Amino acid sequence: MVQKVTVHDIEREEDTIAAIATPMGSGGIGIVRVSGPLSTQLFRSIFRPARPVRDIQSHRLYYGWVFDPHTDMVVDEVLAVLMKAPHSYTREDVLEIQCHSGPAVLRRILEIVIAGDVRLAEPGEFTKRAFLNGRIDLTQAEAVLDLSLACGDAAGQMAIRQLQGQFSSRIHGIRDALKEAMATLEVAIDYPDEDLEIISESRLKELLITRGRDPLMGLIHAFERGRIYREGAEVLIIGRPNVGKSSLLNALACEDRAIVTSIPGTTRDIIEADIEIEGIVVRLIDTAGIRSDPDLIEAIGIERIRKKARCAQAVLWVLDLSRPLSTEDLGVLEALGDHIKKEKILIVFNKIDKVPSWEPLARERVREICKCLSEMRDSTWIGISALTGEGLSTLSVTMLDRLSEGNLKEPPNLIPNLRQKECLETCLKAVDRAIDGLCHEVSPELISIDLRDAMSALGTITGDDITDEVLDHIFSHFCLGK
Ligand SMILES: Nc1nc2c(ncn2[C@@H]2O[C@H](COP(=O)(O)OP(=O)(O)OP(=O)(O)O)[C@@H](O)[C@H]2O)c(=O)[nH]1
Ligand SMILES: [Mg+2]
Repeated sequence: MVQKVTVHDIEREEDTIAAIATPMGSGGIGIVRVSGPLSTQLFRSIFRPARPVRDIQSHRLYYGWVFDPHTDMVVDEVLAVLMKAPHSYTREDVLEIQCHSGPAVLRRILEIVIAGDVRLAEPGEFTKRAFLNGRIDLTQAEAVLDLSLACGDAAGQMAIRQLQGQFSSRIHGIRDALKEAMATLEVAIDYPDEDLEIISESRLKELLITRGRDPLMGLIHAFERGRIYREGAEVLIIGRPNVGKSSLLNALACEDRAIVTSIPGTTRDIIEADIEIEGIVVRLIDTAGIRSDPDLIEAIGIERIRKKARCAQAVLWVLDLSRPLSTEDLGVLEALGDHIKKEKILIVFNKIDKVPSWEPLARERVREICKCLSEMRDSTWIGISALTGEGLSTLSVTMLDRLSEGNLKEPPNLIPNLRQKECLETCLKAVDRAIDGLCHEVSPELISIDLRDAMSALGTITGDDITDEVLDHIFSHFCLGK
């Protein structure tokens, strides 16, 4: 059976932990981070300040050298800072050593740090301690993870809001309403002879509906609406050979990612490039041109495109407007068949620079397409020139609008992650049961059981009511040193 505990029951770790807190590789500086009671002692034993320090001041940066106390050899020139509990990231004594970022230096300093009773930190352990010591709640801890992974501006902004506690305060608002409803019900339980009317059934409904169900549904809806802000999106570029797919990828990515030549069949494999549009990370996927009679390599290529097509959130079907519509153009969609949902497709007429008046021609082309493929009747189409850049900004906006399902102008303020969304759904189910119970005059005792379930689900979001297993699972996704 899974042991349910409150955050206060989870055993605090008393030992001192250390890790390299910056990514390995070349960069300006590297940081070794230590947390726990031995931090001050370490400051004294492995750090030699340039000027003697009698009383170490908290939060003050000291310049000096790290040395190996066994050999007395200097390892690196560093800046060291001691942050005394509780005014630190973990609320424990924390020592941070800023050194040169070479992997050898960082590793050597870490070795010296953990030579005594200090042990290596597990992934996410610093943040886990910050949570267990009550400095942040679980939504804020998850925001730390999101911030360290966020590539797009939008995802970063969202994580910051969550880190500042906006998500938690929304949850607390719902919890307070449920608590008040519970208290009202308890009066009904304690005074069973009183009519629930007197204890204000309408007040109860208001609490459960306006301040419970509605904000819960809003947050759950935000998960669906805001997925691309959090996770980004994939956009597949398809078309027959030589229509300008790779040119389009290069133009949108503003770099020469894919080889472009006038020879049909230039691209043989899948080429990806990440771009950011309005703060959202979009992965563009260029593909090999699809021919009607593919050779062995092309057949393997088509199989790969099919796989990508199933996951992509949008598909740019590129056609060369300067050339008549061909069976090869139509064959592209045929080859991908059911792997592409037609509503994901955006028709992109490329090479508009080659035709004098492109819009009437494009309109005519759309009519031809619809004659052959009636399911494309409602498709959006757009004219561009990958060569001159004309139409590309309209394409970006149209693409993004499609990806965000029209929510681009008003992105959700807060977006729960999958774990949080599942807890919100559990909570909503329980609140709905309670509302239903209230409407059918079910006994207050039974309604309050539903409300207790609802509150417990909210506690799982903030971490007030959580299992050890869930905690371990969340923090295992963190990187070392976080
Ligand atoms: N005039 C004009 N030429 C273009 C445009 N876009 C691409 N081209 C040219 O069309 C040719 C084919 O371009 P690519 O981007 O390699 O086409 P592709 O669809 O990737 O071709 P494959 O990889 O062979 O399937 C090149 O000579 C490009 O310079 C455009 O908008 N206008
Ligand atoms: Mg190409």
